Amino acid sequence: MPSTPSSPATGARSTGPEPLPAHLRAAAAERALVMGVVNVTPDSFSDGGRWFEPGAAVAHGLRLLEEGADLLDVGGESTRPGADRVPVEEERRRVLPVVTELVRAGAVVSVDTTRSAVAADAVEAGAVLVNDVSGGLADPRMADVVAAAGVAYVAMHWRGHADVMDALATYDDVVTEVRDELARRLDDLVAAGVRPEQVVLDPGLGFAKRGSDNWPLLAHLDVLRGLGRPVLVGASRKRFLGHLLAGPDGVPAPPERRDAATAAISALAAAAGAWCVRVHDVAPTADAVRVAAAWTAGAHVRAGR
Ligand code: PMM
Repeated sequence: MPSTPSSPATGARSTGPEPLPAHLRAAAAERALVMGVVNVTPDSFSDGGRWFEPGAAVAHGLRLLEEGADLLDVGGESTRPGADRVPVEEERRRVLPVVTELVRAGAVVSVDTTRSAVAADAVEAGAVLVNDVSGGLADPRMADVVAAAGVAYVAMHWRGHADVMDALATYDDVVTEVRDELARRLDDLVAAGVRPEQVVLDPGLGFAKRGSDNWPLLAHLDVLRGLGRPVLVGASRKRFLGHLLAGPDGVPAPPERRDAATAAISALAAAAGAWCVRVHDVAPTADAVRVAAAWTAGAHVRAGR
């Protein structure tokens, strides 16, 4: 299948990064893909501790596949604001058995890590995508590992680790600055030997973003798609949704009350041409991306009149 970059001008869908399996790229030509989150952490903001045992994490991943996940994102380090770093050996211990088992079960697996050593081991265990929330900034060796392995790579917009990121959320024009910083990441990755066809870009919702910064980024996904690479959106259960859905007392809605809003964003992001949406609650988003695809196809029917 030829490589099809995002085409914001024509509205054509991106089939996604070239190294991914053909069945996934074929699905991506029709609709946004659904990435199910498997956090093997005791402390993620959204589902911390629920799938911390490897067996529970694998069972959870298999359930997400049944619900319609196209790929599974396995992570062993929480990125919730203020979180401390996990030692590399501990991250390995959490992630690798789960990647191995899910690959053995036939899943397409992504590893959510900022560390090149963990990425390399996960790829060795069968992961086909490295999801790096730092876009290569946290570990100078990441680009080399991704270039050598030739795997797909998500470069997310990032300004610093979880303990400092809230203080780094300062923008005059968030959409332009995030686009320009991602463009620089892409240039640096390519200079380090990563092929552009491997790369997916991600605005990094909630990462060094104030609540109000996330909405313009979502509403201008076309600007990020203008960089010519597929775009991944990770809005699932994030703080800005808690604030949006706060009750009359102003108390933010808790993470488990944010899934309907997440699915609404999935539909809107998919209709705006997102390549993939990363979510915890897969079933509603699996429906949402199909609604978006049918809606978009409906628009083409009358466009020919
Ligand atoms: N968000 C989280 C973790 N990993 N990866 C990408 N590419 N994009 C995101 O927005 C993203 C991510 C934080 O959510 P979690 O702790 O619930 O997994």
